[in-house]
Amino acid sequence: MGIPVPQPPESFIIGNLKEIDPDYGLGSLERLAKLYGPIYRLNILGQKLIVLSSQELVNEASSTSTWEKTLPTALKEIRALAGDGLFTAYNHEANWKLAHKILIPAFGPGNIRAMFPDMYDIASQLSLKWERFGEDNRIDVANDFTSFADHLRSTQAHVGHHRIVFVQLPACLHVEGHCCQDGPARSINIYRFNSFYKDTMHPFVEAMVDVLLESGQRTRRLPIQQTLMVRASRKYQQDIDYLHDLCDKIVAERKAHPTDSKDLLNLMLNGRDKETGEGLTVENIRYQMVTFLIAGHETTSGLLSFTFYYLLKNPHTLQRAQEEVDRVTQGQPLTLEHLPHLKYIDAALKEALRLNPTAPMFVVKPKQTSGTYTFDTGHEIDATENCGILLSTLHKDPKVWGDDADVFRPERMLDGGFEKLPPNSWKPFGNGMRACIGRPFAWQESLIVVAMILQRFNLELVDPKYDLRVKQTLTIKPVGFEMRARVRKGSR
Ligand code: MNH
Repeated sequence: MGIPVPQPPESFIIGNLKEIDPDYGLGSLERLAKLYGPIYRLNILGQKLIVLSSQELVNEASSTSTWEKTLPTALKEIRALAGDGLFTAYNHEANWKLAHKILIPAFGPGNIRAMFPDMYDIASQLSLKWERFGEDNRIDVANDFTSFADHLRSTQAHVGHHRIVFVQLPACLHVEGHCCQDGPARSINIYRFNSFYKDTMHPFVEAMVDVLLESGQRTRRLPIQQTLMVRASRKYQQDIDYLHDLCDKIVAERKAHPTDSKDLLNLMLNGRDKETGEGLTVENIRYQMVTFLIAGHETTSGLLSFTFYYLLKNPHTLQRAQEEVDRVTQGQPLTLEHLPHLKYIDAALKEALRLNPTAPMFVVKPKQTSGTYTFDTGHEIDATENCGILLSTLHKDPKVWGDDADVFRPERMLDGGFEKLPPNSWKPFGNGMRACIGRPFAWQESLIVVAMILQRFNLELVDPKYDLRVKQTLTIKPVGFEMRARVRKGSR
């Protein structure tokens, strides 16, 4: 008999539901980790979840020979929208491996580097907006970065090899047209989800956000309650149908008018498994399309928002980052060659993701299908139980990160940084083969934006006393964080 896993006292039927703040579940999980330690069990409406948060336990659960990714209830719900797309596929589903094989080359270093001009262009637009609005403008940081990230993924259309964004809609679906110089064939391909100068989201993004919110709500309802939510269910289904329909139209349009462009949509339509010759089905392509939307919508923007929050709250780090950009660029426009030299900014991004991992949890289980599993610590669970990796607490494990684990200190990420620490101490991009496929994309876009903004602006908090408040959906981001941006003297 192993050591039993601690658990808060349960209530009839709902289990530990009352322990979880409906608006900020992550905060509740962190609080419970303080109370019950690095391994505890929750029962939410009959669904069990083991929560792991020490390096020792997470390291064991990161062994992909004996453990694998699985789907918590929230992700199971999202399968209604994203099906067996990369993010919501079970490890054993054949479509995961097939899509992974076909899509991974698109995220290779060469292709990501080829996206530099596009990323640069979109970042310039954000910077130009701040410049135009002037130094008195209160920038809602999280909002601006979210629309930036959506923009970026919707305008990959015209550079690079396998360009990330397939969202190349025919003109009839345009919300906001955009013309470019190099001919009509391309001008209809560019689709902007979201204007920098409008507060409203494109209906596509809005429908996606609503489906994600409702998926979250559903995990807190008993089946009987769920059947009573007639209106919410109808809207949920309508939103899903709308999103699927739009994706299917994009695919049909491309099939009717093939291009030789090396974008992600063509890769999905034409890519084949080299060994079997198999390609993706139209249904699976649709799931991948929504998956890329979901995955990139808030994660990177959250990272950027938290990074600026910490830089502003710790002025010596802001100064050091700004000095670095100045030294590396020497007052010239940022280029691809500058990026590897932005070591302090790279470290600041890593440190922001340590303190606030924007995808705050992922879930794994032992590969064995029955019996019990005993951790090296002696704790025993059912082999079928889901184990959530609670990243924010893992990233502060005092045994690994020391006494100042709560402090934003980019220096600890320099010169090898977390790679010198015990394995699996820092996991904001997930684990093994199921780790984030978009990481190189997210990283390059983040380096560009941070560098460009620091190069062009001096920043300050609107309210110097503002302390971080976090809002959680599928991801986390700061709320109420506002800053002002003043153009620096002598910057272009
Ligand atoms: Mn991303 C998987 C975090 C940006 C596309 N991503 C994951 C996982 C984490 C994660 C954690 C693993 C989830 C799990 O195990 O259940 N992702 C991030 C973070 C950022 C991010 C912190 C930004 C910062 N991700 C992006 C971007 C894209 C993307 C941008 C798309 C361009 N992510 C994915 C996809 C998967 C994923 C697709 C699923 C990969 C797979 O399982 O094959």
